[in-house]
This record gives sequence, structure tokens and C-alpha cells, in this order.
Amino acid sequence: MSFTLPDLPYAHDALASAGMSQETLEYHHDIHHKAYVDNGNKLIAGTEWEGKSVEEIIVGTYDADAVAQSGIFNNASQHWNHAQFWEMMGPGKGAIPGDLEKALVDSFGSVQKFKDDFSAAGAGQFGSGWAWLVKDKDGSLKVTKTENGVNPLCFGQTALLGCDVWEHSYYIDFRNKRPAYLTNFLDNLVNWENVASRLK
Ligand code: MN3
Repeated sequence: MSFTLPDLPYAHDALASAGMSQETLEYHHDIHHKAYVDNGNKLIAGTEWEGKSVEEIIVGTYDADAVAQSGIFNNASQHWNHAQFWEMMGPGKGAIPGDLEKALVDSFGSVQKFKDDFSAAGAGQFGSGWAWLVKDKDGSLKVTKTENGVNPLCFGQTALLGCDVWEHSYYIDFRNKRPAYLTNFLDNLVNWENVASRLK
């Protein structure tokens, strides 16, 4: 199956009051994400990966020993990462559902400690990449960071929450202040119902 750019699950201006502008979403979704879809489709055409699911392509092309991942991996993973990222945000910040809050407190000691760890992971990722809250293979919750397009699927983990820390995700709204972008993401942008749904 070829890759398809999903529509945003909200209007382009829906997150502006929460700190992600219409201009950011127009560039990030309509141009950056679309480029991963278009380039990925060009690269998989006529290969063994044409007709495979995006998850199969990510797991099948990730090379743990490589200095740099392949073009097919990079575009497939970035397509998947962004599709999750849009779903993980939403307008009208809601409370953290009880089951997720309990899991965060059990794993990190408090919700605030989880947020601190997540922000530190995102701020500490040198260069482009992602910060994640994952459910690991043993069921435990962990905060991780990955470079470029690498994501939790590569390690057999479930992505509960991911935050894009490539400069294109924050430079329009926060300029060079990645830590401020991360704090705002956690406090105002996350759709916690979506995160909780991924626990199951
Ligand atoms: Mn991005």
C-alpha cells in the first residue's frame, strides 16, 4: 500500500491558542509531512516494500548497526511519526485520564517528574529527533529519545506519546527555544485521551 497524507484531525488554526500556530501546521503538515509521503512513495515503488504496511517497512528496514538509515526507512518512519504526532495533540487541553495518571505515577513517581524527564529527553536530543513516552516490551513505561526518524517500533516498544524536536516543529512559534516548546507541548497541546488509549 502506498503512503497517504492523513488530514489533520483538527483545523490548521485549532491549536494556535495552545501555542502551535496555523503557520507551523501549514508548513509542518502540508509541506514537511507531505514530502515524507511523496518521497517514500517514490522510493518504495517497484521494491519489495511496495504493498507492505508502513509499520512493516519501518521494522523491516531499520538497521541498528548503520551510521545512517536508508531513505526508505527515513521517509516511512517520518510519515508514521507525524501521523501519530497529529493524533497525540488536540485543542482544549483535557485532564490526564486516571489509568494513565496512575501508570505515570507508578513509573516516574509523579506526573511532574514524567514531564521533567520527557522535556529533558527532548532538550537533550542533539540535532533532529523525537522524545517519547513508550511502553516497553516488559510493560514498563519509559521516556526515551531517538535521532532523526527512528521511533519506538524499531525497538519493539509501543509509542504512547511522541514530540517532534526537529527545528521545523518549533522555530516559527518558539524560535530557538526548544525547552519552552517542550514545556508548552506537555502543558497545553497533548491529547491525553489519545495517549491513554495507546496503553491498551
Ligand atoms: Mn516534523
